[in-house]
Amino acid sequence: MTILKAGLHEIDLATPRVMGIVNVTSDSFYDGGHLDTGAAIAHAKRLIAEGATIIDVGGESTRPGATAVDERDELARVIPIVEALARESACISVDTMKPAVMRAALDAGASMINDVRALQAPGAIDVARASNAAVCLMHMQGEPRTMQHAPAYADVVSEVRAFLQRRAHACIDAGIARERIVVDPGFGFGKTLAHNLDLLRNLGDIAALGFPVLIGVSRKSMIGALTGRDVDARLAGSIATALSAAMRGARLLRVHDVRDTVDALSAWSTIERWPGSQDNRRIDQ
Ligand code: YH5
Repeated sequence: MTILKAGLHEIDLATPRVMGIVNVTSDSFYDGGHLDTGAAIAHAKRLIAEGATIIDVGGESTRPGATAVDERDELARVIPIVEALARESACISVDTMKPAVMRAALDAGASMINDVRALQAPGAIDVARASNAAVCLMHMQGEPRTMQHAPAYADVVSEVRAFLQRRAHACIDAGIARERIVVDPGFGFGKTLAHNLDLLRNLGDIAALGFPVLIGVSRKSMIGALTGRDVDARLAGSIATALSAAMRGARLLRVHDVRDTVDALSAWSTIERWPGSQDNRRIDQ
């Protein structure tokens, strides 16, 4: 039985759970992002009603080629949304690389830090340690502006696995309980399609580290490459890929389309008799 501790929340990961994406950016690649605080809050509430277990609020785009956002701008975008959602006692994750934004979001009621730099910024681990929030440690090769120019690995699976193990142990050594740690191979972050597929096919090797695995593939370029579809027509490809990842051990799925992904996971988890899914005895009769 896997329980993730995230602030006051204890999330049962016996069945895969969905993290809903709320972008508060001007250049989000799919939904355009919500620069209006009220619209972002309304969107987050809809995702909760659709079955998201966690809401991931991000104010800085990390899509390939994106440029950095000023810290004050990021704070002004993210904190009002975290405050509003914390009043609804939602489990809120903050998608940021900046320790100051992490700290402000935790003070405002966030329960998880989702850091595509795996808490490598100076002071980031200290912010996490000083809280009881969960942390998602993601692998990225390079930096967002240039990471897709020439990704290269001798063995992508073992390199990503070794990195995640190293960062998880850095957190544990700093005093962060292992029940608070999530790892993520970072699909699309300094990876070709071949690298992404190698990681997906061998996700079991990452899950074998013993930490819950989160994956984010929703509507990304790899789904475009697999289906030949533009970003607004990638739902089916995203769901197929999410289910494939869940089958290989992923326990958190970061997605734009919460309702459809929850439905797909519900159907499949019941067929597979995953514990915690619907009452299989009743269905069997
Ligand atoms: C993730 O996977 N992704 S934001 C590449 C794209 C498009 C979009 C077109 N934050 C993740 O959505 N956090 C983001 O190619 C994330 N895992 C975690 N933990 C970047 C994004 C994107 C990337």
